[in-house]
Amino acid sequence: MEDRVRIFDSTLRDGEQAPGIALDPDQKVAIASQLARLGVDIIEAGFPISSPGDFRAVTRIAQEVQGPTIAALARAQAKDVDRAWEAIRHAADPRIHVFLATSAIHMQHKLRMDEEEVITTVKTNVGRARDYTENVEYSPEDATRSDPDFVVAVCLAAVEAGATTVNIPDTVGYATPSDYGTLIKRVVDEVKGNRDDVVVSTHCHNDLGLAVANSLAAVEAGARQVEGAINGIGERAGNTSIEEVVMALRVRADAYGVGVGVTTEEIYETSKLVSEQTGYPIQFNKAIVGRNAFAHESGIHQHGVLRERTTYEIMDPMAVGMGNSVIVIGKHSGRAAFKHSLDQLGIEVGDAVFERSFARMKEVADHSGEVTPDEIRAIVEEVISGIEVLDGVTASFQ
Ligand SMILES: [Mn+2]
Repeated sequence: MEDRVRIFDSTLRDGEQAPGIALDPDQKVAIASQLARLGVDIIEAGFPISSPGDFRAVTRIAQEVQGPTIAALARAQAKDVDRAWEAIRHAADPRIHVFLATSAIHMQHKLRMDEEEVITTVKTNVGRARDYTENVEYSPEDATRSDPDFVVAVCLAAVEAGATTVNIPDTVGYATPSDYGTLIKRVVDEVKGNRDDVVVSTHCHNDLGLAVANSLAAVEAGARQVEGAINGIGERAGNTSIEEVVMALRVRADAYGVGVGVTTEEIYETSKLVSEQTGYPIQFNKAIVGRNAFAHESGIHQHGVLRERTTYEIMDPMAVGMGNSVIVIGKHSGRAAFKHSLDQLGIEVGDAVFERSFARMKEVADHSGEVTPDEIRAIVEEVISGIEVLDGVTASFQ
């Protein structure tokens, strides 16, 4: 069997917990359908006990969206587990995801439980979930600030009670790649052991900008499920960005040596849909899906990319569904790129007009940054007619 990493998408659960996002059931079904086209392995559709709307959304996704496993989140409480099951029971492959914190801070201040109570509660509720379905995941919340011995003990108890995925959350984004990798390796060695049916999973947050790096360190340490969200949305600074992990595993397959079953050509469409529906813009320089991820403005880079794309690109933008590389005309651009944009606009000019237009473009770019195709057209027309039309900038061509 191929050694592959499962992609667990939590855009509709942890992602939706980002401040200010509230998706209605229709929006959640639309995003889940696109996630199915993207080919993620598991969709965490929501947290059914949290609201009637979320219950309805998870129920509809379980009924209407085919392909991925459909997971629902539950605290380690009977009423949560029952409600989760009620929502997902019509899915072809339903999963209940039970979580209970294991850090001293959470046990003392939030749960008011000691270690023994945590273990008993996990066993009881993982067992309850397992009575409904064979596909049960357990997460020791705040694992990275927990005693590693205790994390291992609770995960062993969860597996004994029937969990087949143990997920190690860096709930507060505290871990570094090396300490997270060390913790994952311990769980792989001591909890998974030789069991083929148990998968160790990673769930990281980006408080220190390390979510993707931590997730990849976990894969190197033997994790075979990565949790995250499209565009990296989620609580506070967000979750692991699914598109970044997927493309890192693909582009650097030589380094990671594991497969991933995602149709990468659907990445851009998915990213746009999530941004539109949540109202969260994508930063210009966001890896993989930002509008500048495959854009080149400086003359040296443009010249290289126009001759041979791989001089300055490690990925083909087509591979993530983004279309062609973008040549942005600006103050750093050179003649090769300017000629290229004239060609694309269908403008043919002689050497003298070209040189004057190029010089004029540089002047305009000094003021406005990016020079758009419409402005380029106007510049050439102005040069040809000898009349200044742009921007009140004084220059004349005789
Ligand atoms: Mn989380």
